Amino acid sequence: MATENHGDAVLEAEKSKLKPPPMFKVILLNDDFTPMEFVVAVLQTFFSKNREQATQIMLKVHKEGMGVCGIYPSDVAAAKVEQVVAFARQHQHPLQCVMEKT
Ligand code: TYC
Repeated sequence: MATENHGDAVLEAEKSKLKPPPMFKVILLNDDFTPMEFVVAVLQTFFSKNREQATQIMLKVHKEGMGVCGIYPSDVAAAKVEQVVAFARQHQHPLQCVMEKT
């Protein structure tokens, strides 16, 4: 009959609708010139970290070369990268920020 697969079709449609979006890590890279205090300010301003969390992430980047600031959907991650790079350039710091699919 016409309705025999209706329930499955609805379930299938709901399943695809509910699929979570791909997520992206926003990563800060170390360099030899950007002041530690500036990196802490970036993490507090753009990634909603408190001073302690921001300091921990900054020190991890400083020692290990990179560190994750947060994980976001593609559009949010891309906006954060642009904001951080623009802010760093305004202050003439070479800080680099990139995104990477999880
Ligand atoms: N290495 C920098 C310094 O010694 C500090 C720094 C930390 C720079 C994290 C960038 O993403 C960074 N001043």
